[in-house]
Amino acid sequence: RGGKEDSRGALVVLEGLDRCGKTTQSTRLVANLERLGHSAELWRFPDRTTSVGQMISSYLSNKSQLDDHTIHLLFSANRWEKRSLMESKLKSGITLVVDRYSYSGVAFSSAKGLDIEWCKKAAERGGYGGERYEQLEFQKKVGQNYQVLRGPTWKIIDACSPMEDIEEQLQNMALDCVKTCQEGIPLSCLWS
Ligand code: Z5A
Repeated sequence: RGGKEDSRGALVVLEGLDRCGKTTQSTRLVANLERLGHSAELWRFPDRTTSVGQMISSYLSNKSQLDDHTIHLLFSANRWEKRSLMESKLKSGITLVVDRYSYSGVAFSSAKGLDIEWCKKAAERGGYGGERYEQLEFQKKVGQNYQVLRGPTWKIIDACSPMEDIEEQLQNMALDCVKTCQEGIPLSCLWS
């Protein structure tokens, strides 16, 4: 396969522990891609602007209590709300740089004790529609879960490096990915 008819934007997902620099780097990456002439947009999850996102935001800031399965499914619903828009943007050639996505959904919920396979299945499921997780022991469990979820398309960056070094590494990785997608690689799910 390949060729202009299959050309699409790349989906670049930034995952990592709390405060590791995802927002800093995703903002810089979008600016750099645009500067180099690529169409790119910055997205982030949870998207707190939707009604589901507001329920999530209220939970994260400890203003409401929810069952662990319920909040997991709300995070999932928050991504499903944007799924068709995501697909159409990628197909129209726009690269999306996404600050957290479904890997966060699984890594965080599973760190709370939910079964990781249930979380992966539920992350694919639609139709349901100082923050809570910022503790060291909890973040360690999240980190272990990222190792379990790590797949062939993942690239690891040391978040303790200077910001400029991370920015350059990330830009080179993203440009490779953008080029591959422009050459024609069909859209597929992150995990099946
Ligand atoms: N969550 C979930 O449970 N299920 C889901 O499905 C999803 C999410 C999607 C909210 O996410 C919570 O939702 C999150 C996971 C859970 N809970 N936690 N933890 P969020 O994205 O809204 O919040 P966050 O992950 O905590 O993001 P953050 O606070 O915005 O952190 P960040 O984006 O990784 O870092 P930053 O804001 O770019 O940088 C933090 C500081 O470090 C800042 O002062 C920077 O200037 C500094 N910084 C950045 N890079 C460097 C380097 N290289 N060196 C030194 N200092 C640096």
